[in-house]
Amino acid sequence: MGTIETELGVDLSAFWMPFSANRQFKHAPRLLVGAKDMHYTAHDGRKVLDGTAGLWCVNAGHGREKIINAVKAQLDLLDFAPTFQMGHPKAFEAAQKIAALAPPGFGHVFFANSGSEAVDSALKIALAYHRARGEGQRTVLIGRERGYHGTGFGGISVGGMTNNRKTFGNLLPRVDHLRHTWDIEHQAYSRGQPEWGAHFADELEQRIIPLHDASNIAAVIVEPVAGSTGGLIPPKGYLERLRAICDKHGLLLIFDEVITGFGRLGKPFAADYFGVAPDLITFAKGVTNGTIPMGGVIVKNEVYDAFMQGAEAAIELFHGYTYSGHPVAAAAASATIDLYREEGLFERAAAIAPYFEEALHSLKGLPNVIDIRNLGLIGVIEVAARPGKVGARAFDAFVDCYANGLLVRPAGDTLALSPPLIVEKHHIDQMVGTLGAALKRIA
Ligand code: PXG
Repeated sequence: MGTIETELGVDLSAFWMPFSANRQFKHAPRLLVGAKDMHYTAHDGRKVLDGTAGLWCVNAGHGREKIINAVKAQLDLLDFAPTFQMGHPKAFEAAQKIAALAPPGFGHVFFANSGSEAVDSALKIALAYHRARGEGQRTVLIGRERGYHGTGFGGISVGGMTNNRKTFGNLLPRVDHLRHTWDIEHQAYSRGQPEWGAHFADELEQRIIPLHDASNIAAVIVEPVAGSTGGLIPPKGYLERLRAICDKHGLLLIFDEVITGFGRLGKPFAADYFGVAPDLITFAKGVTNGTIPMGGVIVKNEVYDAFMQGAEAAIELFHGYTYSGHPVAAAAASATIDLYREEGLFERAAAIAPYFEEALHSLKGLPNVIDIRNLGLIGVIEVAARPGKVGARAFDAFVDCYANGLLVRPAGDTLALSPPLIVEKHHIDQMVGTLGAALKRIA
């Protein structure tokens, strides 16, 4: 492919874009060149309302000065320092603030640089935890259909998105999957958590545990709300039941909160929202408001303590990344968490969620809409697939919305809205108006 010049004079050919139709994009690029609060600026100067908080990460809105200043100050002071057998204050400060925000009893934070690394770290911590306790035979990992846990080999193994798995040959052995929790017949147009479907959790005890034997299973990993697959909201009682079964059989429960963490549901974590405490919580995205890559695992005290045995000079976990607790990311995280608290953004999200729900459900009855789901500031419209062209209808709606000043996120034949938590009612009105018009136009 030759060079592809845009009006901006940028050559698009070299960047192999992730999860993208590269050739289609490069022939009709959508470039974002600036952002402030609720809006992006497109390369043609148009303002585009950010209906997706970037990729579910810019929870406090764009260009927040407190975070920018913290990052600048950190770069001036200390650009990099190792955290292997060394340390620097910001990593400890950020970990402390994250632990303070986490549910009671989650006192420890392991840092990575993305959600994918967070997931692989959590799976490894789960395996190492059992081994440290003399149960090293517990190596089976249980994920769920339609789960998204990033793109590392661990994450795609426990994940359940077919396209993310089918190309990549041997995944981790000894993995099994629960079925997903969506059922259009019993759940369509549920507002918030569906009433029906808690029994899907029973499969863990009725099929999976008898098949592998509990003594071999290390952990169950789920997204409390499955985000990337199109916002699958857990039925009432489902997560509680998973927790009870894991407890009964000694399995660790991992909540992948890369999307649900940091206020998306109007609470710090989904664990708080649902009142169900897992053993490990993965996070990324909102921890730095999307400014600097960072992810990690918040670890329950009992799990951490199991590692802190034996000789004091022994390294307890042979795992980590050059950039675990990177000073600039840690500074961004610390400032971000302060900002969330100062502005009461999680409470704000909770307060505006009912308006968001009402607005979304007003789209019922538009052409091809077959379901609408929502929880907190996650909203998803499901459209019927065009015959033989899965995803085409939602993609066309996404392109139409973008042309009309709104960023939504297509995934299969769903369109997701996950605005920054600073969203106001008039933004929600604009989102729903633009999306509704797009659905009519592209029908
Ligand atoms: N776990 C969950 C639950 C996620 O949603 C990851 C892990 C991986 O994070 P990283 O930082 O490695 O990408 C994610 C990422 C979308 C979309 O549009 C969602 C994600 C990423 C990109 C797009 O739904 N989630």
